[in-house]
Amino acid sequence: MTEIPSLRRFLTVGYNKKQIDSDLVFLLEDVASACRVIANHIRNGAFEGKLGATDDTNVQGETQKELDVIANEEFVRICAHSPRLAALVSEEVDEVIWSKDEVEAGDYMLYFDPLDGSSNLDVNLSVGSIFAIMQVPEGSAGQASRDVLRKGLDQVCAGYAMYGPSTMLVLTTGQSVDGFTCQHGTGDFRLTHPAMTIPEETAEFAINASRYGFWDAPVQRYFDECIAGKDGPRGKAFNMRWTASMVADVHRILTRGGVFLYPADAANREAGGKLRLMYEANPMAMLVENAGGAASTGFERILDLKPTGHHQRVPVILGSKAEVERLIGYHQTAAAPA
Ligand code: P6P
Repeated sequence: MTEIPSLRRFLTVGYNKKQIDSDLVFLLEDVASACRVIANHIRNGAFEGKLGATDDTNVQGETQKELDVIANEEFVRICAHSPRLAALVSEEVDEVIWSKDEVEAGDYMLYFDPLDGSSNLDVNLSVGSIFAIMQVPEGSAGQASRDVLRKGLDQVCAGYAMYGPSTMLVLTTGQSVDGFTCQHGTGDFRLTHPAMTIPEETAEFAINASRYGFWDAPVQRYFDECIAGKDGPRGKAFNMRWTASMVADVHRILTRGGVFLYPADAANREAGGKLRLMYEANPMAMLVENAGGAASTGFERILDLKPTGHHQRVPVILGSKAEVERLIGYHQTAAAPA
């Protein structure tokens, strides 16, 4: 049986037809190491008494779980000194962590949600880590510009780890989207899901339906038509999934299609939405688009958004292209002048 490539071979032998800068390979291997260590903390959380909540809240105003803090600490400990890594932007840390005294244009910036969906920890459901990598832009006179607020289109890499029945790493460096499973025993991430793609059509949607009363008309219309089933305007039955873990919902969509919605609504509009742009929406949008899907706020392509803050929140609609385009159409129709 031909050996299943490891992450290192995949990144260095050019399986994805594009040679990758060696410092980016080092950084991705450090990210993979952090995810492997976090997976172990989760598996042993019950024995280490780490499944509970702390008394602290993060910059998002959310109560921090002990494993949120541990996962963040592991990302910083393992990645901060990766060659040419200049900045770390974490969901769990208010300020940007600059890890080099002399920042140079082209250095890497790592954006991450160290433990996404941590409300699932105490009920033993899937959680994940999400990451994106960009480069320090060239500022005036060729000096490095300490600007972390770059558009999602500028990402050089995006991915997530999913801590589920198996631990997986799914990433893209701009072309294919490829999934690696952590091999029990060796701890190697091996290429088990090459070239993941999202079917254009789907009959499965993911949304927190308990928020129906807060939704805007386009989202209520879409939801009502889906649950009307084959006798309704869509003429087919739909299935619904909601895991309260963006990583798990997006992984299902990358595996079999679907559409994920966390839209702006009457309760979250003032905050800009629920999900964060730099380390949730942007990386997932790059993955979804590179797998043949689409990612929008309902009005704008997520990857085109110019960030205004590194903890900025945005509405998210992503997945199978035909459904995302239908939802964009509903938003535009509702917004059109009467
Ligand atoms: P709700 C987890 O907290 C998260 O950021 C995403 O992973 C997930 O999709 C969403 O929020 C869940 O939100 O309102 O269902 O708890």
